[in-house]
Amino acid sequence: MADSPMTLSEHLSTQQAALSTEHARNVAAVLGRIGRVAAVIAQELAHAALRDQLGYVGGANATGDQVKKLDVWGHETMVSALRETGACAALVSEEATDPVEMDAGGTHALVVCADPVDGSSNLDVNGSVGTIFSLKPSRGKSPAGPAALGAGTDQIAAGYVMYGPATTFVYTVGRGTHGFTLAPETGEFLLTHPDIRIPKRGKIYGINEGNVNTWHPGQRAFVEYLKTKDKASGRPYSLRYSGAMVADVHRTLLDGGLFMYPADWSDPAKPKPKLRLLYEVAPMGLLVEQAGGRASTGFERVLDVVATEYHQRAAVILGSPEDVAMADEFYRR
Ligand code: FDP
Repeated sequence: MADSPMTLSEHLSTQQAALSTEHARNVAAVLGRIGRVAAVIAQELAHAALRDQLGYVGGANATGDQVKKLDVWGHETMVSALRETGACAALVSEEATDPVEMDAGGTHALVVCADPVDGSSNLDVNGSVGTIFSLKPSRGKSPAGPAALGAGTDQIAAGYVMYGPATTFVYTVGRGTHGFTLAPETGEFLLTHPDIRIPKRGKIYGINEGNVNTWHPGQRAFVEYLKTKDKASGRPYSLRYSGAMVADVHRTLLDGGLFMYPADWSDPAKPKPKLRLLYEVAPMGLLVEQAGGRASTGFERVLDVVATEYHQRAAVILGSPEDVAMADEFYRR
């Protein structure tokens, strides 16, 4: 009989060797706790329509998005879970203007950046949504929130949870990208996608093409190229777009190709990206690179972009290394 698959907590202990010993215990504590929160979020999502938890609260969050009831609930659930770990010094969340400072002290406490319920426009139509998270060292700073700023290369772990037909937990501590599936009967995440390797090239691109008239000319030319028939180079690519970053990145990691959310260049003096750097773009950048892919803004590597504000936005083109390299080339022309 085949061995039973490794659980998330067993896997976390095998990965601890990748981390400096001081951080290893805290990282495992925080990631394990996020896994448990994810199982609770999955349950809540399954019952949301029955419990009158769909729809808007009335009001906008720190980045101006309309807030849904599940966004608020997800934020509060994440705050109390992370507080309980004693390993998290602050949480930067999409749903709070300022970092939520926690009591955990010590040089090796962590700062977590998270979007507890990402892709919330999909909630009311029973589409996939996700949770995205990123861990950085607090370096014993107090307040700890500012330690979340800086480059994506400072992340010591990152991951996401996708709530789809199954609940999937994907994470990295800088030693490959690994995927788990929730066994609902036990509440355990089991290793189903060890060491994900993104194909070098894909056949699919995901982008909100309704925004085509706002794109940088290089972006427009690149998508035009992807749609142009050429048997030898496998074009045209197919378009798939779910509208939830986690679902679109998950497909891209497994099947290859591209997920792109370019900036709005209507005013070339002031390009306006949409997705948030600290809890969307940078963690996905690390996961994709750890799976052998690339993540770029069109002008530079995502992980090199320095965050100076908690809710800073960044453009992103991520996926198969050869596809992303080609996109960068179109931006340079
Ligand atoms: P949402 O606004 O529904 O929360 O970050 C937000 C996000 O979803 C991403 O998950 C998704 O990739 C993107 O925005 C979708 O934006 P568009 O509706 O503009 O395509």
